[in-house]
Order: sequence, then structure tokens, then C-alpha cells
Amino acid sequence: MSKKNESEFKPYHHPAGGWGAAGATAKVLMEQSVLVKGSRGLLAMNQPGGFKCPSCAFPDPDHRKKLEFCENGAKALAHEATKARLTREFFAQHTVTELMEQSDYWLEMQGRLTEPMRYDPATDKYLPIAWGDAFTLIGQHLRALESPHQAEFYTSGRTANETAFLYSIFVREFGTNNFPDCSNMCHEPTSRGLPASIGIGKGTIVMADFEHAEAIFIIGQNTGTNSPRMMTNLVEARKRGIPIVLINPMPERALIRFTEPQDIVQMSTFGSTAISSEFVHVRIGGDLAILKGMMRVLFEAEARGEDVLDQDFIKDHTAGLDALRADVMSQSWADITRISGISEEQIRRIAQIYIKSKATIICYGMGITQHQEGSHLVQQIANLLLLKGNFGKKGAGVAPIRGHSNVQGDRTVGIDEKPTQAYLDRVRDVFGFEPPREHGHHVVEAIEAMEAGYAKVFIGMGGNFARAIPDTERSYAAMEKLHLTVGIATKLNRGHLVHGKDALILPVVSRSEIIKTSAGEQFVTIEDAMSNVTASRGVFEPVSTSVLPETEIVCRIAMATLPDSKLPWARYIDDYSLIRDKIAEVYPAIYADFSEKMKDPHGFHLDIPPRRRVWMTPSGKANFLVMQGLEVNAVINDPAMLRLATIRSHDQYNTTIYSNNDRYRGVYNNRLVIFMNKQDREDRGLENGAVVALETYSDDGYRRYVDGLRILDYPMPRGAIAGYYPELNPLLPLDFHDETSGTPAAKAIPVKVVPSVASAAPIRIAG
Ligand SMILES: Nc1nc2c(c(=O)[nH]1)N[C@H]1C(S)=C(S)[C@@H](COP(=O)(O)OP(=O)(O)OC[C@H]3O[C@@H](n4cnc5c(=O)[nH]c(N)nc54)[C@H](O)[C@@H]3O)O[C@H]1N2
Ligand SMILES: Nc1nc2c(c(=O)[nH]1)N[C@H]1C(S)=C(S)[C@@H](COP(=O)(O)OP(=O)(O)OC[C@H]3O[C@@H](n4cnc5c(=O)[nH]c(N)nc54)[C@H](O)[C@@H]3O)O[C@H]1N2
Ligand SMILES: [Mo]
Repeated sequence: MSKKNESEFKPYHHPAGGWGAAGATAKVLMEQSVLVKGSRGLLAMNQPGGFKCPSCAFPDPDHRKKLEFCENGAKALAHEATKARLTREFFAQHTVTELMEQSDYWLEMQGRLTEPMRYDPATDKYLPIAWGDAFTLIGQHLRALESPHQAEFYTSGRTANETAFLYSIFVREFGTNNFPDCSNMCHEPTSRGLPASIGIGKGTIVMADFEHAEAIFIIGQNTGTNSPRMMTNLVEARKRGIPIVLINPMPERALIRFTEPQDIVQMSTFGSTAISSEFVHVRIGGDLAILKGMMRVLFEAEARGEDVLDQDFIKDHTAGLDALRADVMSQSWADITRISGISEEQIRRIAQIYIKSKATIICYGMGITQHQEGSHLVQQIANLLLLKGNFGKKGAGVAPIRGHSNVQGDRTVGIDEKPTQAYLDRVRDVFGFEPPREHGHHVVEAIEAMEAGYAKVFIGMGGNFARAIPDTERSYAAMEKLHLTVGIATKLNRGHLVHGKDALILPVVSRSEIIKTSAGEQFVTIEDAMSNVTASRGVFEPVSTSVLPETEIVCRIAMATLPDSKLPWARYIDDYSLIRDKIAEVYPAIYADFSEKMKDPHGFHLDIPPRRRVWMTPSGKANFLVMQGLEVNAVINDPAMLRLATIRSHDQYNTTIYSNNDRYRGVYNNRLVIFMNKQDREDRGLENGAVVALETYSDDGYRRYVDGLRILDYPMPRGAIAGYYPELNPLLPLDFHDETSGTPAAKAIPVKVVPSVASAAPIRIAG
């Protein structure tokens, strides 16, 4: 390990997980000085009667009796349960301008917010404000708008079902569908792309399917870091001898070799399991070519009269095969291999794995969704699965690996800028007001409305909008035009420092803390990435007596904004079962008897029609959908161009930075690095470790440029580079996004290397 603060690059040769993960867990609990409290929290995490891990959306299986947490879940909990407190004294000591100079890591380390604060322009500081006054101020701002569409209501995916549902009802009663949410930057291509294929914008597998799969594909997802609990399923699958195919421009450590941190035998014998049986080293954006190449192999076999397609399934359940076949067969192997960077031989080999398997799961993450054609790309994954009837049978299906722990649930209960008319009718019938019918803004449109001076109020239910969004400089300027910004949060983040003329920070009770109301202790519910709905009950006392549950904040904003509302907001503050009853009324098909079902400590499954081979599409069939060509991003014909993927390190949770290390990729004390193929570096006449700047190709008049970046030799495909989000967000143009969903194409930013004018900290590179 390097000396403190000296940055170092030292390739990681051990298996991922194991003792490294165990050590890292203890270290983070210690650093946040919560060892005892933290261990108690870990015992309650993801157990019936406890709370849901605040980290990722991967489900916890009910058959596993051991502790259900991972290194990164422990980090998320430790940072939430930290002893550090952010008090009014802290805010009195620092102007907002000074705080802006601090790093995201420093802001995070200041600890939990403890009381509501309001920005004071005279002193450039946040000062305490009484809760009642804060709600009055929000009500005044919202009611002063000429149109309800001038307000933007952001949601981050940690928000529980009860809160998200009430928030969506309040905002619709107020009169807009402006619901930009973190999903718009994440799995929106899943939500918008899959319905046209299979009638639902969610995954179709359940946990038990991992036990029955005969092959698993993992495309563009870094499992060991971002959904570590899934590693258990992969280790089990490998032990059964199941082929696992990894398609990724980065040979992600944990997906190559992994030691289960909870497997005492493996850990004590220093054993590990080889995870992937095929590593497909794809170029950035080359996945479409691979998928079409695989489908081509299937169609070639079909043409030879081989029995490779599931003809009965295709006949009974699908439409559009001929058009798909014609498109796929028109792609030449020369183009497929050139664009994917993968040999015909390897594509044929993984196609054979797919052909042999009677039940296949395809998992995917941001490496698929964050491209200019993300939604259409997701549909090609569905095509491949449909060809062999991989829906509605054991061990098969599509598995979008979701991000935030309740991001899927938030959409289910109404956080949707494009709600259906049927849903709006339901809201009208249940609540007795007429909701707005026109579509609202997604994230990119919300920023455009701010930039145009049209949007005046921004309310952030969790998250760190300013830091998560593209085009940092331009977006900051847009946000600063707002009349009011409200951050509802556990921790101080940059989203509270990039603020409107008026600004509030409203601190909340966190996931791991107890919610007590005058009606007694309350619980909330979460829907994970496999559509299981479970309860979450905190175990710690709230961080201060001046924080409020998120649900109460929504209700009191509603009461301050809509004094004539007929809804019983005050009663919802106290009794969350009343909220669940309303969810059941608005969504009878999936949420009937919600309160009754929650009596089962393991919760229940929401219905996923494709599992029954029922297709909620206009035709009642699953659709093979054609996407022209092989490119998922606009082509730029300049040999100097590199595609930049902005990715997560092992030590961050989105915009929350836990440390400046990325253990599995061998980087210590530095986040301003660029992973590059050695040949690409040498072609540019650069040394390993050289400091450069990157500049984006764009023709909209903005120069996008980030300086002080260290080039590191890394096994990247030619023409592909990677670096960390959110530091590189200034390079991501606002209008560089998937047309269908609005999701920024954060994995394929076209950039070139330009000389640096900055100085950077020295780095030690181990040979
Ligand atoms: N510990 C931790 N857990 C998390 C998060 C976190 O930040 N920290 N974030 C949560 C959230 S909100 C989300 S959405 C998920 C994100 O989880 P992931 O989907 O794993 O997200 P990323 O790390 O952004 O990138 C995923 C992978 O895409 C690959 N990739 C890049 N470009 C391409 C491409 O063109 N093709 C292919 N095939 N692969 C490509 C990268 O090499 C990387 O391995 O994780 C969730 N869980
Ligand atoms: N370039 C680039 N940009 C990206 C991505 C990328 O891969 N590359 N990924 C995108 C993706 S997938 C996502 S999901 C977004 C993430 O965007 P967001 O969801 O907006 O960001 P987070 O960093 O998860 O938000 C962290 C903040 O949430 C608050 N918080 C934490 N817990 C709670 C809680 O329980 N309640 C409340 N009220 N607040 C809480 C804390 O104040 C913390 O600072 O970023 C997107 N942006
Ligand atoms: Mo995400």
C-alpha cells in the first residue's frame, strides 16, 4: 500500500472479495467511528424485521441464513451511521463560496445534517431556519409561479415507496408531471426500451433463476463493485459449472476471479473461484455488433436446417422475426468484427454457448444503457433472448441490474414524467382531482428549462442533482438562475452549494434510523431489482431531534402549497398504512391487499407478466424489433478520437466518494486518472503516468475540457478509455444522450487528448 496521500498505480493481482473486502469493511467502520453501532446495524441489514441496505438494488435471497451485506453495503451504512455531525456552528464558520472549494470527499466527511438551513445572501452562509418557516417559504415560491410547469421535482432512487408515491400525488395535484429522476440518467433505456419488446420495462428474473440458468451473460456491468451480493450467485453458478460470459472493455477484477468474503473455507484456504469462462474484450459501443453477430450465428444455423430457435415460442408469442432476420443477415462479418473489436471466432464461440444453453440469463448495466442508442440496444438484448424463448421458463430472462435501492419502486409508484393516461385516470378516480395530462420534463429537459430561465423552483428529494448531471459548468450556471433550490438530504453535497437565489437544506431521518410518529413506529417499503417488495425498519435513533422523515416533509410541503387540498396530508404523516392503502387503490393489479401482504416478513413479489408469457404490448405479442446498422453512437471520423466511458471506482457510491482508491483497478489516492491502451498512449508520444487534458468533440459552441489527468496503461481495447464519474462530467454534453429515453451517453463521450497546462500531484507506478 502507498504512503498516505501519495498517488500510486499498482496492478491488483489477487482475487477480488475475500480478505481484502473483509479488511476494507472493518476499516471503513472504524474510520466513521461506528464500529459497535455499525456492527449492530450490519446484523439488522437485509434481515426480516430490519432495514434494507441503502446501497444497491440487488435483492436479498430468503434462503440464505448468513449475514446479508457486502463490503460496499457496509461502507454505505457506515457513512450513513457516522458519528460526524454537521451543525449550525459548521455553517457559521464557512461561506458557501469557501465550501465550493472543497472536494466532494471532504463535504461527505463532514457528517450528517442535523437541522434545516436557509441560505443567507448577505453573509453567503447557510443559517438555521425553523421547519415551519421552511415549508411556508416553499409554499410561497410554488404558489407564486405563473405555471406549475416552472417547478422541477427531482427524485433519487433511495426514496421509499410511501414517500415517492405521496410526492408524485402532491406534484400532480399541484399541476405538473415534471419528474426528472436519477433513473433518467441510469436505466431509463430499460424502462422505455423493453416495453415495446416484452410489454414491461423491468427485469424478468427472480433470484431462484440463477440456480437454474445454464448460461449467464454479464454485459457492461461491474458486479463486484456495484452489486457485490450478486457475486454469491455467480460463484454458485460457476461451482455448478455454468458458463459465464463477460462482455466489457475493462477486465473487471471480481468478474475474472473472486473469493466469497462470507465463505470461511475459501477465505481461510486463500481459494477463489474463476468467474468468467469467456471474457469478451469489447470496444466501447461494440455490443450491438456482438449481439447481431450472435444472432447471425443463430440464423445461419437455422438456414442450415438446425434446430436452434425456439420455433413454438416464436410462433405462439412473437411478431417481427422476418424483419429482424433480414436486418441481421445484412450485416457483414467484416463490419461486425471491426466495430466490436472482437474476432468472428470468439463471437461464434459465445453464440455456441448461448445455443447450447436451454435457459439463459442476460444481465446488463450502464455499459449498455448509457449510449446514444441505449434504448434500442436494450431491445436487441430482448431479441436475442426471444429467439430461444428465454422468457417464462426457469433459469431464463433479462436482468437489468438496477442502481439505487428503490429506483425501480419509485417508477412503479408514480415517479414518471411520461405517465400513461390510464394511470392518470386512476389518480383522478382515487383522489378526486384532475391531474395534468401533458408529459413533464426528464433530467435533460429540466436543465434546459433552467437554462432558458423558465424553471424557477427545484426540489431535490434526495440525491445530488448538480453533480450527477452532464455538462457540469453549463448545468451549474443553469441552476444558479433558479429562484429556489431545496435539497432534502442526509449529507451535505455540492447540490446544496450550487443554489438558487433562495435555498434550503432539509435534513432527513435515514434508512437505518427509526421513524416514530404519534401513531407509533412506522416502516417503509422498497421494491428491489427483481420486483420483490419488502419492508424496511430502521434500528438506530435518528441523528438529531431536528430531522424529519421524508414522508412528513412531502406532506408538509403539500399542506403549505395546496391549502385547499382535500387529501388528508396530516394523517399520512402519522400512519403509513394509510399511504399503502392508497397505493393499493391506484395499482390494484399489482398492489391489491398491500397492507395484508406486508405482514409476511419476507414481503411479496410484484407480478411480472412475461414470466407467465403474457405480453402487455398493443398486439399482445412480444416483438422482435429492428435497429439499423451496428453503431450505437454517432460516428466521428478522426483517428485522434477516443471513446471515454465515465465509470465508478470501488470506493464511491455515485457522487459520494468514500476514498480516492480503486483497489481492484490498482489505483490509490487519485481519482484524476485515465485508463488507456498502451499502444494508444505510445501513438500519442506519451509516457505512462503522463499528465494530459481531455477535450470533447462537439459542435455546439461550448468548449468542454478537463485538465490534470494521469494516463495509466491499462488493458483497454484500442480507441477506448475510461475515467471516473463525477469528476469527468464537465466533458459530457447535455445534448449527447439517448434519443428515446433522454439518458446521457456517459459511456461513450468522444474526446481527444490535448496538452496539459496544469500541474498534477506526482504518481508512483509499480512495475
Ligand atoms: N458500490 C457502489 N454500488 C453501486 C453504485 C456505486 O456508485 N457504488 N451505483 C449504483 C447505481 S445508481 C448504478 S446505476 C449501478 C451502476 O453499476 P454499473 O452498471 O456496474 O456501472 P458503472 O461502474 O458506471 O459501469 C459499468 C461497466 O460498464 C463498462 N462499460 C463501459 N462502456 C461499455 C460498453 O460500451 N460496453 C460494455 N459492454 N461495457 C461498457 C465499464 O467498463 C464498467 O465495468 O450500481 C449501483 N451500485
Ligand atoms: N458521467 C456520469 N454521470 C452519471 C453516471 C455515470 O455513470 N456517469 N451515472 C448516473 C446514474 S446511474 C445515477 S443513478 C445518477 C445518481 O444521481 P443521484 O441519485 O442524484 O446521486 P447520489 O450520488 O446517489 O446522491 C447522493 C446524495 O443523496 C443524499 N442521500 C443519501 N441517502 C439519502 C436518504 O436516505 N434520503 C435522502 N433524502 N437523501 C439521501 C445524500 O445527501 C447524498 O449526498 O448519476 C448519474 N450520472
Ligand atoms: Mo443509477
